[in-house]
Amino acid sequence: MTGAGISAESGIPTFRGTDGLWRTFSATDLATPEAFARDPGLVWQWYRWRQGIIGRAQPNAGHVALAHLQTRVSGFALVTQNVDGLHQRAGSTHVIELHGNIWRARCARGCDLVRDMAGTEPGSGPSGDEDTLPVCSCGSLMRPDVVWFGESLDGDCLDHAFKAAQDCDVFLAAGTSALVYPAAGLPLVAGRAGALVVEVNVDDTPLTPHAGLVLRGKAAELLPALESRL
Ligand code: BJW
Ligand code: ZN
Repeated sequence: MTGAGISAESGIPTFRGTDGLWRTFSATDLATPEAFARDPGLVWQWYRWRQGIIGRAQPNAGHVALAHLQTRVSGFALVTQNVDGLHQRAGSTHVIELHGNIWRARCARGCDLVRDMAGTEPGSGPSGDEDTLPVCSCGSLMRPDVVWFGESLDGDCLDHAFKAAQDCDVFLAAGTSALVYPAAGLPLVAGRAGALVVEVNVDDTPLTPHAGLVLRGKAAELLPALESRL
């Protein structure tokens, strides 16, 4: 399972930590359904700004190592809390995206329309520069297809993730602060079921005392090193 730290070396800001997004921006003003209802323009402005950063970023050696692991380890499952799509761009398939994807918009009222926004990041052309907010065919605004605080995660994604955690021999937690639930519960479930829990992180987290192996350092360095030893 990966978190924002795996994309840090691609130049994408994490949420917590010294340079994290939550140091400059308020989660309650930007990443809750209440924030969107109050000021959808502000929320979209923030997501468009992040799309710009992510659109210019490249997957790093950590993403690539996990894409290679998928081909070498049978039963490999990749669960990510990230919305940036960099795992897929590095070659990973069937990625379980717990918190959605920043390149999709969906109807805020809840009808089924989902729109692909890939290639529309600010500066990418006419559609990317539009100031108007995306509107669904039902007339409602569309919102980023991500999971905000207080919202439920997609049931199928969560089922797959918990099943993979329950059944695995080794659970690798890379670049996550292990603070946000239910994702933070996955390595704990794996550990209780007998898996070796390996933490890859530059810092201690609440998961550290529960990890059987702690690899201290950058994901873009440690994951390729791990893969090369398989
Ligand atoms: C490196 C590195 C390098 C850096 N190499 N490592 C009390 C009040 C309100 C809610 C709750 C509450 N208690 C519990 C809750 C539930 C809440 C929650 O967990 N809150 C806690 C914060 C307290 N969870 C939810 O609300 C979830 N839904 C839910 O539970 O539904 C049921 C429910 C319904 C109604 C009421 C309550 C519950 C939904 C959570 C959604 C999270 N959404 C976000 C935004 C996604 C969209 C977007 O991107 O904009 O998801 S928040 C943000 O945090 C994002 C991330 O996916 C998520 C996790 O962060 P992550 O990935 O771990 O990043 P960081 O920045 O925290 O950590 C980076 C790590 O990398 C650090 O450890 C660094 O050291 C490390 N690092 N460089 C290796 N180079
Ligand atoms: Zn609609």
